[in-house]
Amino acid sequence: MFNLILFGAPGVGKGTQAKKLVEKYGWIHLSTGDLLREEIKHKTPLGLEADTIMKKGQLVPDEIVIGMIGSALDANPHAKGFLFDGFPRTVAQAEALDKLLTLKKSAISLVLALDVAEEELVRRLLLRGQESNRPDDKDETVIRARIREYENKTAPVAKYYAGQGKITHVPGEGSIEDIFDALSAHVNGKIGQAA
Ligand code: B4P
Repeated sequence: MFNLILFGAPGVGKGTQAKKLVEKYGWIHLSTGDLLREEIKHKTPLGLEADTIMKKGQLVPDEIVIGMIGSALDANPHAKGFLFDGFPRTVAQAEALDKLLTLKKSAISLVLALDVAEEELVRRLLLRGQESNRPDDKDETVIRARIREYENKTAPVAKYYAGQGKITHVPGEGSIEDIFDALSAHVNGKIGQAA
C-alpha cells in the first residue's frame, strides 16, 4: 500500500494537486477540509462546531479529525493507497496517523511538502474566495490567521517526518502541470525504490 501526505500551508496547492494525483495513481483521496465541509453542509453537530472554528481560521480539535480519518481508513479496507490532503496538521495528528496505519500493517511512504511564499498564498486564497462560497477564503484577516496557525502548529509536523527521513520539499510556484510533473516524479522514484 502506498500512503502519501501532501503537506503545506493553506493555499499551497494541496487540494489542486491531490485531485490530479489520485486520478493518476488510483489512491483514495482523504481531505480533512472536504470531510469537515461535508459535515457543515449537512448541519451535523460536528459540522456546527467545526464551522465556528474554521470561520475564525483556527484548527479543528485533533480528536475530531483523527476520528474522521480513522473511520475513512476503516471504510476502505481494500485501498491500494491513500493520499492525505490537509492531514496531519499537528504533531499529535501525525502520531495518531502512524498508530492507525501500524494497526493496518502499513505506514506513510512519502511526504511531499509544497513551498509557496506567503503573499502568493494570500493572493490565491482571496482569488478563490471570489469564485467559491468558502467563508474562510473571503477575508484577508482570516487567511493570515490560517497561515499563523500553520506556522505555529503545522510546520513542526515537517520536522516530525524529517526525523523519519520521509519528507521531500517541492517548489509550489509555477504552472499546475509543472508542479504535478515534479510531484509525480518523486512518487515514481519512491515506487521504483519499493519495487
Ligand atoms: P483545507 O480544506 O485543507 O484547505 P486549505 O489548506 O485552505 O487549501 P488547499 O491547500 O487545499 O487549497 P489549494 O492550495 O489547493 O482546510 C480548511 C480549514 O479546515 C482549515 O483552515 C482548518 O480550519 C480545517 N481543517 C482541515 N483539516 C484539518 C486538520 N487536519 N486539523 C484541524 N483542522 C483542519 O488551492 C488554493 C487556491 O490556489 C485554489 O484556488 C487553486 O486554484 C489555486 N492554485 C493551486 N495551485 C496553483 C498554482 N500552481 N498557481 C496558481 N494558483 C494555484
